Amino acid sequence: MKVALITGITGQDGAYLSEFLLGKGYRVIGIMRRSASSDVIGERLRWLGVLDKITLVEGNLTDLGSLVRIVQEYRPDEVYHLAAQSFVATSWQQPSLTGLVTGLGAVTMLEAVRIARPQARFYQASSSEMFGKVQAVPQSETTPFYPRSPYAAAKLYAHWMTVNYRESFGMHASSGILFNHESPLRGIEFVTRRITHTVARIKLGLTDHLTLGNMMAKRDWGHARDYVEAMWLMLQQDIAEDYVIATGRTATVTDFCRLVFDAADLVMEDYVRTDPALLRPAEVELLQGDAAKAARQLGWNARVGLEDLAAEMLAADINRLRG
Ligand code: NAP
Ligand code: G4F
Repeated sequence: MKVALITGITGQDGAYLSEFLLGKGYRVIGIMRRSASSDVIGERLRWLGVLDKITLVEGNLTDLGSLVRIVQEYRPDEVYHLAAQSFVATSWQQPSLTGLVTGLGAVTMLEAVRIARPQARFYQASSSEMFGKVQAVPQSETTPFYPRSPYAAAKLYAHWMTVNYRESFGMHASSGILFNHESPLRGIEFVTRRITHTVARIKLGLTDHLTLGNMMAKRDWGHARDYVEAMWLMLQQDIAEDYVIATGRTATVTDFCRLVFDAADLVMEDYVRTDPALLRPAEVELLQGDAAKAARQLGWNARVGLEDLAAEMLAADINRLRG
């Protein structure tokens, strides 16, 4: 039985990746940080019905010793490094923490693997945010980076350190440059979930408006369940490389919002307000990925379209609120 170690297992992608790897017959070990709310921290894993099928161990990205001991004890074949301070807006409020966890944390995990299990295959959760003020449309593996937030700068450091460990130490280390991916398990602070959760509340008579920031920003949104499969495919290749993972379709926040209101049979203009307080100090205006390399080398293509994604997220939020 292959052993997979996942950092960030309590997050959106960690939950879907656990479900996917269990389906492939892996033993799944997940690192979670110590929390006073440990009873609710496994909520996403419980929602997918996988919480009692995995092993959770305590560790923190800021603590090399804990990571080394976990890698030594469980001897993973594959390490999926997903943990991060992942909310872009927060990265301007907590830039040092974001650098420490999202940037240096990846190096700490790479070090733990290099010390305790250098033959393990390593996945780094890189991000389309690294393209920032985009230098080409669409963005592929060869597009120059231009980070626009402390989060993106931290991810870029982690990205290049992954490349460096591959080239310096011969580690099988790959970076997946994933564009935005969403699901019913998306954190409530991200725009898609803010929209579906609030529209569900409007539908059920619990509120009468939705306040957003920059509605003109464009994103390439896919479904998290599709994207975790791409992570696994990268680690099954003989040679480690970096891949863009995206749908190739871009849409504005307004477009996504309209899809959700339409799915709820409500008129968007009757409910949406904007608030300049929600604008970011620097914005990523347009993301659109070119995942041709992943299609060619991994045989990967996005399956879920934006309409189905919006409808699934809305339905899940309505169900949760009802019950
Ligand atoms: P998420 O839901 O925010 O999950 C982040 C995870 O990191 C959580 O399990 C969190 O634990 C954990 N974590 C944070 N700080 C930690 C620390 N100091 N030590 C140990 N664990 C810590 O993120 P996601 O959407 O699943 O994304 C997974 C990864 O992909 C992230 O690195 C993100 O930056 C990257 N990414 C995401 C997208 C996307 O669209 N979703 C796109 C590109 C890249 P708690 O549960 O305790 O908070
Ligand atoms: O949903 P968002 O917060 O996601 P963002 O900033 O694109 O980052 C996500 O995707 C990245 C991949 O590209 C990941 F690396 C990262 O970890 C995260 O998962 O914001 C999307 C867009 C932004 O342009 C934002 O300004 O929506 C705009 N927006 C407009 N109103 C809003 C809101 N974003 C949020 N969170 N809340 C709003 O009310």
